[in-house]
Amino acid sequence: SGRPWFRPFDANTRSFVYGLQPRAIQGMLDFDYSCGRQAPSVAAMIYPFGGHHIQKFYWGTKETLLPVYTSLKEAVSKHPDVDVVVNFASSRSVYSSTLECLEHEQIKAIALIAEGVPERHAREILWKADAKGVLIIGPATVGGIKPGCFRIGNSGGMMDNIIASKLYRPGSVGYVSKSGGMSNELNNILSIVTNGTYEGIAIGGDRYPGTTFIDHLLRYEADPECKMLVLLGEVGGIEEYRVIEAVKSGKIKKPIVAWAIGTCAKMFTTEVQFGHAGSMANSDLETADAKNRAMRDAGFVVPDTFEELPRVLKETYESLVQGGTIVPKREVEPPVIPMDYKWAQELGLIRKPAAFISTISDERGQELLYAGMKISEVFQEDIGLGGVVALLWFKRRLPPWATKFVEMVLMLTADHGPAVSGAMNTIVATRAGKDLISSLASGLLTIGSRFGGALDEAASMFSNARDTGLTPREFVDQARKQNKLISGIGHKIKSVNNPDLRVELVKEYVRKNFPSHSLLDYALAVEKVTTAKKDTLILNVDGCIAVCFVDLLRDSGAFTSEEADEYIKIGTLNGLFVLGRSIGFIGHHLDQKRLRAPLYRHPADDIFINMADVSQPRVLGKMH
Ligand code: Q5B
Repeated sequence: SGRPWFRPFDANTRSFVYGLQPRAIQGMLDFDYSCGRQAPSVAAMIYPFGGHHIQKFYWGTKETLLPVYTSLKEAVSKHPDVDVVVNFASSRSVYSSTLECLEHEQIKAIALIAEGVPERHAREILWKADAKGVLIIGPATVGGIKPGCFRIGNSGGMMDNIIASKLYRPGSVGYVSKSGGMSNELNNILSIVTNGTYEGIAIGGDRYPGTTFIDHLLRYEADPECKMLVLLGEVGGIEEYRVIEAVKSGKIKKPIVAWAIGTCAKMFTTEVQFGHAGSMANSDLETADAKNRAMRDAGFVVPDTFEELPRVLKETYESLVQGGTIVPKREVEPPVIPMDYKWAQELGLIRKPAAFISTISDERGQELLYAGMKISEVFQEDIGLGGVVALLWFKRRLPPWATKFVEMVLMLTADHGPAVSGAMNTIVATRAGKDLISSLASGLLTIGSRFGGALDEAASMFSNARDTGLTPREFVDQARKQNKLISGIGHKIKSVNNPDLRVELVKEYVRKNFPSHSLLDYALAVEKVTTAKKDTLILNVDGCIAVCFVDLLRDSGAFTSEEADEYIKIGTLNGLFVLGRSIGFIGHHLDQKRLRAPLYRHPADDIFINMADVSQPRVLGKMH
């Protein structure tokens, strides 16, 4: 990479992110953009599942694509400039994936984010990485940040925090802490009382972190750009003593401000285990107080309390400025990072007109709602399929006699044998090898003014006739005069002598349960007129259901008369036949599939073919 050993990250660092972490990657890219980097710090993602693909991210106001490789080997071969891996693999797979990273010479630093990595695995990784000279940060950490250069995963928090703490440009203070949360706090303090963070690493709270305080502080000591060191230690472990040794032996000469967190442990009468796995004192040496005392004795700048830390940081920084070691640079304004749309919306900063309006169902909350009714209540109250249709079609609860009627209609219209147009089409399509949806659609597409789809027109014709005061005979005569068939009248095989028992069942139910059935009565009077002419001109199943539904809409008390008329006008009633008969068409499709029915070809002798003779050109007029 050409970088000195003490500077694993700079403004040209490129990394792989192991795992699908689009939010973290977007955060890294936003950081890069705010730093004025020329290229994103993430070159690619590695995710062993789901195949090689591409993911889209924002680069400032524009968008950019990042590849997702299924193997590190492929990623490495395609991106020789990458030398850092941010490994988001879980505690279960972090071991194997990190060992794989260590097999590739070009990888020089790996951050391990996973918590709960077995200590045996952590130690083995550490040992192998050490042998290969690879820097390990973590496990159990957000990683760290190199202002103006590189951000490991989610380190530094949200973008507004990054900007507020001026992490888009380097300062002069290098710190090392255990916790990511405390790192954020330090970034904030340093941005206020000094010229800011030069580099900050959170080594993680486990007992065996890949690298410890001393590893990073020695890097900062060697890096001429880093002028002042900060160590934020804590109760538990003895890693602070290694830093004390380095200061005492002169390996660390730069001013070092330090504090060990956990001084309150002495207020408890029993041993205290703080949030980190390693934050418990196993001996007096490991207490925060002992560490603070030892660090102070060795010449570290150690405040009396944590609250005093900003003050001593300020004093140390200012003395370096006065001595000319630090020359503060002029502040530069970072480019504005557009706020994420979703976040801005959540904060109520923006609004956008919706392209669609929907008023019947909502799946966004914890529980699915049908017209405002929770799906659990749909079952608690046992409103049945009729009740669900009422909610989703009419956006209201209907009385039980009405929802039962809806269910009756769906059951009655579910099928009428294989010979009807729709079932035939379904069967022929199935036998041509089509799938369920295609075969069903093929059947449904036959539903129309002649077959099954006469309900809306029947509802409108009968109610108009009755509303305009036509007697049944006048209605029939008028239709004849206009050369119009009455929708809902007539059947191919059913007749007065061969009555359609489905129609009888509907009539019986409606007479018994509906508060009024005046349009049904009117339609039956029309039937008397038409069947006197021809006995197949009965009130058919479409017609009977249609007029009864008009009675329901108009007299249930659940609809205004305008609503009732609108439902007829917008084509609601054919929906009943479509919904019911879909059950039958699906049944026919499955039936044919089960039967392994072969491709159907209609017998030629059943088709009368009559063609004009076109063997001679037709002479339309004389040519001159
Ligand atoms: N005439 C249904 O025709 C059918 C007349 C009429 C006045 C009428 C025909 C029709 C209106 C549409 C309708 C729903 C095509 C039917 C359904 C579901 C199903 C199906 C199943 C299932 C039957 C003979 C003579 C002629 C005509 C006159 C006929 N209809 N006059 N108003 N509506 N109805 N469709 O039998 O003087 O001799 O020339 O279009 O309501 O689809 O099971 O099969 O569950 O799947 O072929 O039940 O009625 O009669 O056309 O030979 O006419 O009666 O003008 O008079 P047909 P045609 P003329 S239920």
